[in-house]
Amino acid sequence: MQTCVFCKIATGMLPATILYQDELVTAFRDMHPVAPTHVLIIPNKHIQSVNELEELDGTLVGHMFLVAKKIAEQENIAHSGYRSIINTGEHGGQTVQHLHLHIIGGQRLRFSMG
Ligand code: DGP
Repeated sequence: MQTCVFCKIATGMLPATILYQDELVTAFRDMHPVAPTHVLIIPNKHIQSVNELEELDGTLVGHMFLVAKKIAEQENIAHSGYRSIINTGEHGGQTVQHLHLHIIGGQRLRFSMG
């Protein structure tokens, strides 16, 4: 999508600190980190949210979590722990309309459900 900021990051049209990229996904640092490590993992193809996932995206979603594991190891937070979050829609707090998995860690996180 031409107007989507995360599509622009995936294609290199918009700068970001990219930590990992392959043919399916891109991982980059969040511009507004809420903890010492805050990385976003996105599919390279435009998918608006979890609501738009299709049966054939199963491998892609699994791959996003395997990349999350890799990033956690790279960032040295695998052992201490981290949070993996996908916000969906208005009530879920989704502000960018391109599916993204937050990986947040590097400090003890407070429990928050709302
Ligand atoms: P969410 O609320 O789940 O939609 O989170 C969107 C996140 O994306 C938010 O933490 C800030 C981040 N973000 C938004 N625009 C950009 C951008 O242009 N570059 C980077 N690196 N992060 C962005």
